[in-house]
Amino acid sequence: MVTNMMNNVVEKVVAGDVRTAARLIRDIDDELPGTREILKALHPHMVRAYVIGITGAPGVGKSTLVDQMIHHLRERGKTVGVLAVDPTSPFSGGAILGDRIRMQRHCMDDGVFIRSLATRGHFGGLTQSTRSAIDVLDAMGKDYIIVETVGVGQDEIDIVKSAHTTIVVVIPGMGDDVQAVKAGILEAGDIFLINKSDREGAHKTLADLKMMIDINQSKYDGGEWRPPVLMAEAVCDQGVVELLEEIGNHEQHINAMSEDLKIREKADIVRTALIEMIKSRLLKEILKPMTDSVEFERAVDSIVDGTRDPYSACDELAFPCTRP
Ligand SMILES: Nc1nc2c(ncn2[C@@H]2O[C@H](COP(=O)(O)OP(=O)(O)OP(=O)(O)O)[C@@H](O)[C@H]2O)c(=O)[nH]1
Ligand SMILES: [Mg+2]
Repeated sequence: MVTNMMNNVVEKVVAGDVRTAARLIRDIDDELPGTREILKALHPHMVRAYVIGITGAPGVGKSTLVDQMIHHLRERGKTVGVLAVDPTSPFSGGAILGDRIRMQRHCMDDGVFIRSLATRGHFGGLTQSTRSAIDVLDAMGKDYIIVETVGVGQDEIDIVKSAHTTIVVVIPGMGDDVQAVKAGILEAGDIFLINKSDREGAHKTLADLKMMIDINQSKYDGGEWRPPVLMAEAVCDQGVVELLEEIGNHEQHINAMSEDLKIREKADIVRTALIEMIKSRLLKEILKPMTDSVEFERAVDSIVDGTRDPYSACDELAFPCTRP
């Protein structure tokens, strides 16, 4: 019975059924039992959609850009899945609402599937549910999957690691933003896009970014991809076609790599993803019961009232069997 239901879900997702896929993504996000089995069964149907990650600070114009990208990809007959991920708000907040509004014109198009993920604080984490949602969209047969994430923190870097091509969006005159880029995302960015380039300071931001990228000159001499820096004005659809062209160039660059290197890169990606997956299972299955327990609360009380030190409490909670 359960298997029949599961097969039914798998069949419908593979056939591209929007409602089934949407429900499955929600169930994955809610960590309902049974979703793992469905993901296992879907795996052979994942035909490797091309995954594009888009990240950047709030309000830089990511959704506007995604909306235009969808438009151009659809004109070329490509199907598109979009995941708008907001790790900053535990509830469906303003950003998600903005994402929906920005991409509204595609809502009647069968070739476009847009979903938001905004939960945080779950054991298992947003990174994991995003990866699983990408898998669902892939099994649906989407040609392109675009993942929009807010900000430039570790979560976003982890999320964009699932992407084949990652675009970092900044806007002119945000010195801090470039700093944030420096702080970590530079490594993850395959393409940098200065949006709202009609604003003052666009050329300075362009020069700054190019300079940062040039620091790695020796890497590019060895044949590695040099991240291009583009200018755009997403609201007027300026620079979007050029962006898609660079994404195509990056895809070609990846395809042209030696088999050996491709396998090594893939192993790196798989390794990171598998660690993430194991981590989230351990957190959920082991850490959660541990911290939800009476013993845990008792330990908290004893540390608070000074009868126990946290180190011993930790040892006893984590390794109860070795208790003297
Ligand atoms: N002047 C100007 N405004 C733009 C441009 N692109 C987007 N905007 C505006 O910037 C605002 C934010 O755009 P969004 O696309 O929602 O930005 P976002 O990065 O998706 O925002 P979050 O999802 O909240 O992080 C909107 O009012 C857009 O109309 C642009 O190229 N120039
Ligand atoms: Mg947005």
